[in-house]
Amino acid sequence: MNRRKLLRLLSQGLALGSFAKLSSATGQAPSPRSFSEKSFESMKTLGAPLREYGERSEFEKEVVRYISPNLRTRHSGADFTPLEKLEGVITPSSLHFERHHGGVPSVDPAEYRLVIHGLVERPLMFTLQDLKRFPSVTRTYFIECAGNGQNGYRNPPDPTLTATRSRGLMSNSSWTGVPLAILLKEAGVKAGARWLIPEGQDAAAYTRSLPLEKALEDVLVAYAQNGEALRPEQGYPVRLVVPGWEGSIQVKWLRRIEVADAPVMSKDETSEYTDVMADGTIRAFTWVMDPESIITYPSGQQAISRGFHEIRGLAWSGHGRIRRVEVSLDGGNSWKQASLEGPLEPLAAVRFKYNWVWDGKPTTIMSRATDEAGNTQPTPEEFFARWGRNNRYHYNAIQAWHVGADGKVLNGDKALPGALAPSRLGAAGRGGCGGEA
Ligand SMILES: Nc1nc2c(c(=O)[nH]1)N[C@H]1C(S)=C(S)[C@@H](COP(=O)(O)O)O[C@H]1N2
Ligand SMILES: [Mo]
Repeated sequence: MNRRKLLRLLSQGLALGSFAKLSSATGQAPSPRSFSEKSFESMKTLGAPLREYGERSEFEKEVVRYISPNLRTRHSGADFTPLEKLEGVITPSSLHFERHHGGVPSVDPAEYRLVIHGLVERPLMFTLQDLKRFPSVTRTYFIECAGNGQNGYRNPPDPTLTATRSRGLMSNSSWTGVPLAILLKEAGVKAGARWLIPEGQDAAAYTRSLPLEKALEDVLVAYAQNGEALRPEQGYPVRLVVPGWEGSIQVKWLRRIEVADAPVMSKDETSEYTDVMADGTIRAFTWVMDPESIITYPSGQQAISRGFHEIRGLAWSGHGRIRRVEVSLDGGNSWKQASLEGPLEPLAAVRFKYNWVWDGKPTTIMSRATDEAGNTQPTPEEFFARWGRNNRYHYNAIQAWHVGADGKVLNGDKALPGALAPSRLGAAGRGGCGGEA
């Protein structure tokens, strides 16, 4: 390392150091008693041996998905990624949220087949090996259930809400697969084809309608997640990844794609995943997920002390990259720009941060994201003005957290304009996609 670089690094380090000191960070003076007696044990005995497949630390076992105790069945329901217990942007595969309509099927990869048929020149059948021979793409994308944020429809807001229960039906992974466009080219799409009808190999025979245009743009037939085979819960051995669109269209355990001239209007896109508007009319096919953000630290049910805290959170949008995240530390009176941790990939979650010194006075903190298409997260008032209150999907309004004088963090949504308007969903919620009640 040359001298100039060393000096630059040192001055950056010193700047950080003096900053931490000013803001009363957490280190203490060391003493001979700093290490406990027990802490020497691991240096006196041999450690654990090699093992073929890794497990997390035995001390991290409480970091789990949230399964609502009110679920009527664990086979058709959802559980939530514990957002506030995770760092960075990649969701560990074992903690990716789950949403199934008929449980998780066991699909033997040796017997796996994908058939493409309908309005094509050459109907084709692929084995898993066949799919892996095609040129592959690896990209990071979020997947978010349309029911994410459903708690926002509740009135009054649930004070015990956590970040997990607020927005944990969103996970972010690195996906590897073959572009669907390549497979469609092999099959030769006929004139007049406008739609794809992908079907899953689960007990729900889960089926949706996907516009051909999107499929040709960026849809992946994915067989890997975060560097290894998909988890069974995520669709092993093969699922669709439809970047930026609602999770419900990203068919898992994919066995068949029919190329068609019209949508199929399956039970999975009529009885669910349609939006009930204010006047009672039904809006179908709301695919693109609007921008969202949530502060994960400090967030609901956590407690903080007076002094320095790095506010951390996640932001994502189905319209492209996140351009800006602002935070308010005074209940929405003023907004400050948070820093975004790159690389800023389109249609992927990003981590935002803001250095905050809490003076110990009760306050409400919140974040709002703006994407590169210029969409900004609404207040509940703005959201309900557009969507009404009959719906239970696509809630993307600002989430607020109230920090009490004792440092305890509670859902602060009642401080937001419009949060207390009458709601058909009531205080208890009505279950549904999120399985939350
Ligand atoms: N075959 C099949 N695909 C499916 C579903 C399903 O029940 N069966 N659920 C959908 C819904 S509603 C969502 S939100 C996503 C959830 O994906 P995940 O379980 O990997 O998080 O899968 C979608 N694909
Ligand atoms: Mo979903």
